Amino acid sequence: MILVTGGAGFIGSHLVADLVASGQAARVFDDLSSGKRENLAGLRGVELVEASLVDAAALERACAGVTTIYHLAACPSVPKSFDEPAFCHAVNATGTLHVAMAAARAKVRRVVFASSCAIYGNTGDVAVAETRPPQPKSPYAAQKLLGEHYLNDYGAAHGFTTVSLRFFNVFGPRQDPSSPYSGVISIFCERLLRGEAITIHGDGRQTRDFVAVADVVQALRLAAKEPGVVHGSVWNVATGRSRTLLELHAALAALVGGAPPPCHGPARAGDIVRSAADITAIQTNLGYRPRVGFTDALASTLDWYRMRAAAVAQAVDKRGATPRSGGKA
Ligand code: UD2
Repeated sequence: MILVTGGAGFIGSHLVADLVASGQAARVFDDLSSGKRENLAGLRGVELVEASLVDAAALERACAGVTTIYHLAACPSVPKSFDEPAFCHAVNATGTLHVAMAAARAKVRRVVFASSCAIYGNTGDVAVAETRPPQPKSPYAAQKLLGEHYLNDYGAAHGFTTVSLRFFNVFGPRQDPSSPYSGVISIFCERLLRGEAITIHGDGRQTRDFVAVADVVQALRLAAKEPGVVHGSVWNVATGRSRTLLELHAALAALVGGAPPPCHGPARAGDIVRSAADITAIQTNLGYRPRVGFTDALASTLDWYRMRAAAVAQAVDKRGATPRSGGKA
């Protein structure tokens, strides 16, 4: 059995769909705080355990008969980790310790952990390799780093292999745009389609390596199945090409047939200025290759937000009610 924590969320549900498509059964552990039941709609052989990572006993029960854990559940926001540091610590750090404890008890073989490039801190324009010493600049980054250590230490002591994948900026269908903590591409897509103004925090010259969710799923699956993986391996998951927010805005504006220039607000606390990934290690060790082109992935993501807006409008029409702004899917 495979356990996916956060399996009803944005990245998790794409992973679960991929597992199901390859004939595997999956158990999803998700408290549905940001994940959604409908993200798993139509997926056969998926069992949902509705519980939080802070509930160590529930996690231990969910690990019965499990051989592989994909640990994706998290409170995945840099600004939220400043606003609610104790809550985020409970989920991201203590929750990951609970995963390590449960994996040890259940004699799980491998844990693949969704870690973050936030661990590197500000890196300048240099593409960072995994050998770079961590310089966490936010509670979120510190919590993810602690999570890597907990899993590595427990794995070494109890015989399971841990692989930590440091995700850069993941985007794609089903990313929820409705919170101020949402990913920038989800927010920009939704605003552009509504004809609303876009706000860039800072001058827009900050860079990110935007990686399509399908490529993240590719990396997760490879990390779980590659037999020769060394315990404690850490790999970047990205495309190897960074873009500024101004470039992102221009690419999206072109896809929607033009948009007014963005507004600029103050830079966000703890915001990374430059983020660039060296992906040589994951390419060499796992055979990972980013397959999805940036513009194609942006276009299909936009299509998904278009369909979502149409579905919401249709539901509102049926009820004869006034559309809400910023409503959830
Ligand atoms: C991403 C991940 C986070 C962590 C981090 C690692 C998301 C949602 N978060 O945080 O989990 O892995 O990378 O460094 O993927 N921005 C705007 N306008 C908006 C929204 C955002 O200008 O309306 C800017 C924001 O200030 C930042 C950039 O866009 O400079 C990306 O923001 P984000 O929240 O998508 O992701 P980031 O890099 O803070």
